[in-house]
Amino acid sequence: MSAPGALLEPGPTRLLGVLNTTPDSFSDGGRFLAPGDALARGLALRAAGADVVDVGGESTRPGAGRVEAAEELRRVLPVVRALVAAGVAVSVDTTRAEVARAAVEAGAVLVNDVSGGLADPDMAATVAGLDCAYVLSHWRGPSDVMTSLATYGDVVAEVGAELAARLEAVTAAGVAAERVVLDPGLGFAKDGAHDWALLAALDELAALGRPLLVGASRKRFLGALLAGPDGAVPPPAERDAATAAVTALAAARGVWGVRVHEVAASAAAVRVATAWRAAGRIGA
Ligand code: PMM
Repeated sequence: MSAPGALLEPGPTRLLGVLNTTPDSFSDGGRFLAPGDALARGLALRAAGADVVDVGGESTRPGAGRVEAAEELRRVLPVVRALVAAGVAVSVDTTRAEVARAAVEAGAVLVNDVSGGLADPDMAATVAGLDCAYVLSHWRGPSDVMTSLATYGDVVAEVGAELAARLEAVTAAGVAAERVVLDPGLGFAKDGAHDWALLAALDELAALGRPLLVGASRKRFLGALLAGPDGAVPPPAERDAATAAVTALAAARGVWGVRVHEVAASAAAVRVATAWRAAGRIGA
């Protein structure tokens, strides 16, 4: 079986460790810009239990602008190559077909597209021709405008319907449905209430028939949840315990994967959920 196929086999919840080679990501921006630092971080993520290291070269934080494709490639490709050479399973966090192709040709096994194929009209056809898994996230528009797109009547029904429509579109373009993982896109055109509603409805989203990935790590809705009595919101790096709690609950729900910045605590959370599920009746 190909590496992407094995990645999607049934098993415990997969851990995608976040490696942003960006100057401006909301949580780890600027820390892993130099390829040597990025490689060291990727190896540390694997040592902490990451099944896959997710390399991104363009920030998607609310309000962020685009970077040029050439700059994204410059940030991402050396890191992908170095991690692949070190035997690490790599995914590429990109909305650009050109970057996806170059990364998979360099050995990445998964394309993680937060735009679900909407940001680049060539993405679906490109992925169709590559040997990789594809994470298709719910998305309504680019980071500089997405906050204004967070309007829903029934967020679970609408996100589910929009994901189903995108799944149909990418399969029509030639991507085998068996290679696709769906992601509700927490924080992307969603406010905190939307994020919580989607987490509480993971069983409904699973009914779309594909494995699910949850990206809750250090996000705004966790910051808001953890705000002190004075309203002070803890910085992203102080949201890891809450992130691990989301991992435990999502893994207990049987999600395929979680995407996290701090892997060790989520790895422990996956083990707890796996043992609990194995003992029976969790979530009944
Ligand atoms: N969130 C971010 C980036 N990439 N990918 C997927 N599949 N799902 C997500 O929720 C997601 C993502 C934003 O977080 P970051 O800036 O900390 O990487």
